[in-house]
Amino acid sequence: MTTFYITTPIYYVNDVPHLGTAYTTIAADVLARYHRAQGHDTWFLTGTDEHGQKIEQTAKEQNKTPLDLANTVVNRFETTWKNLNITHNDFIRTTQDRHKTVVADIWNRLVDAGDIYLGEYKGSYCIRCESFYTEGQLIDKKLCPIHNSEISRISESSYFFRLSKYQDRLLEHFNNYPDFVQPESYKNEIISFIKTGLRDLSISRTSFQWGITTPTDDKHVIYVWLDALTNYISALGGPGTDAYKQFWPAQIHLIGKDILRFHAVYWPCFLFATNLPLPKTILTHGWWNVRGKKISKSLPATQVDPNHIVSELSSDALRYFLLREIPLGLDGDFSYETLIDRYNADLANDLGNLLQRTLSMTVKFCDGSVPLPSNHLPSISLDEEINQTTKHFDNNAPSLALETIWAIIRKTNRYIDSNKPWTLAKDPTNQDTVNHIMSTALNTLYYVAQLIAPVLPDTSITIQNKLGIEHPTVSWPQTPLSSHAIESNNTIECGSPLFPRIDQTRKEDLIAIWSNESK
Ligand code: ME8
Repeated sequence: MTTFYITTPIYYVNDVPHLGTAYTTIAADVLARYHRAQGHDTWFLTGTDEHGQKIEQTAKEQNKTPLDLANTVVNRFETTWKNLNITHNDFIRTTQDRHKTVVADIWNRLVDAGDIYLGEYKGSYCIRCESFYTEGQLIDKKLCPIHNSEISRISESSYFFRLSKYQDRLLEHFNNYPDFVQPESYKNEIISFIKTGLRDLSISRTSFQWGITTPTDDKHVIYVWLDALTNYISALGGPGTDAYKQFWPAQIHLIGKDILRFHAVYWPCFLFATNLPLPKTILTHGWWNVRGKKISKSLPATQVDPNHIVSELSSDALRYFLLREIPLGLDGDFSYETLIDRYNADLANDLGNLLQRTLSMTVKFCDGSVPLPSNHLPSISLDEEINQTTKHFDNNAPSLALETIWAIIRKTNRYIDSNKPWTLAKDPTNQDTVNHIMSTALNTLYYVAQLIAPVLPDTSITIQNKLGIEHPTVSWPQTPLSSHAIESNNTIECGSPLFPRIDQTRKEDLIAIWSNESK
């Protein structure tokens, strides 16, 4: 059976979940749900990164122990992921023993490979990125290139990893596996970076305590990125376990562009050194900005709380917006206004109307039950769009998949408009034709419910219930499609609209509520 292992970054516990972390996690959930619908043996991992200087400092500022801080924030993550309908199979915390054991094992393997030596690190360090920078990488020789903030100068005893030794092998890997980093633009960027020359990497620190002590020298804690990256295999139990054999290498590490270097340079080289296979694809997405600024803890106005949006709209509405608005890979600017406009246009109008009018006409013209189609009348052909949707999901392009699904929805709305069942129904001799039109629209809605399920899981169930399906299931449509996807005679249920339209007054109210909440 095809296996599909997908991971998100493990998030630092110095910050609560926000729109950016929600985006990555939703996108991973969408791909996991798609692969489950395809019948693939799927494993979806997320979690939290709890060690390092940044967490130690944040805990101190809040008068907490690092573990108390982590416990509180982990609760926030778990609640948020529940609210967003995230279906991860496991949640790894780097403070768990199951993780620490595997990190120690990886350290020992690096020692055995002869790839670690003791030295002295003297240079720049950004605590917010937990990253070392060379002078040339800094802005104005003093600012972090990611955060634009002052970096620290450190000088301490440190173990180094022979990263430079793997430069050629890594470039060869990029050559042999063109999909290793997606999309292409990020691949080119990282290849250029590697070609500027890889320097050996400091992989232990001695100036603070909060981390995993190296198994070979108790004065050193393991560099937080070596610790964190190992989560992708420690969560499976480490090399050699059944779960590891089943799921490693991962198909996709989904990450934001800010952490590409760690995933596409350090992680593969650690794996080379330990003789373990590399993940198949590092899928990199862009940033959500708010009024042009990256979402960040130090800019409270950019901290959009996804939970607030879910409580006023729905988790499906937010999931849809985030995945439809920008292609995975590009940056986007978030505003409540565009969120509501897209909700009204795509969800309330296109999808909501198609469902509502189809159901109410079935009640009116077909006694409220799914009628039989006729073999002699033209239906809508969906095969091409369904194959396209599948291709887009297979290519990790959910925004294009949604565009294609919405083409089906609009096509079905046009089919109803041009066939005018309300006019035909005035003459009883047209009943077969009316039945056929309504059956075609209902059947299409069934397939739409299947296709949207990865992104809009609750809506998929609601639509299926309205189509009289008592126990909704999700399974990816295979072409050629059947024209009898739903049983004839199912009693349909009209009920209230799926996505009630948001008028101007409510729109202004919502924007005011959300803007106040994020202050
Ligand atoms: O980097 N837009 O954790 P982190 C889109 N612990 N995505 C965003 C975003 C934004 N504005 N802000 C954050 C770490 N993200 C490490 C990872 S993995 C072994 C260790 C998402 O809490 C995006 O996926 O800073 C980014 O890569 C991640 O959150 C960074 O989360």
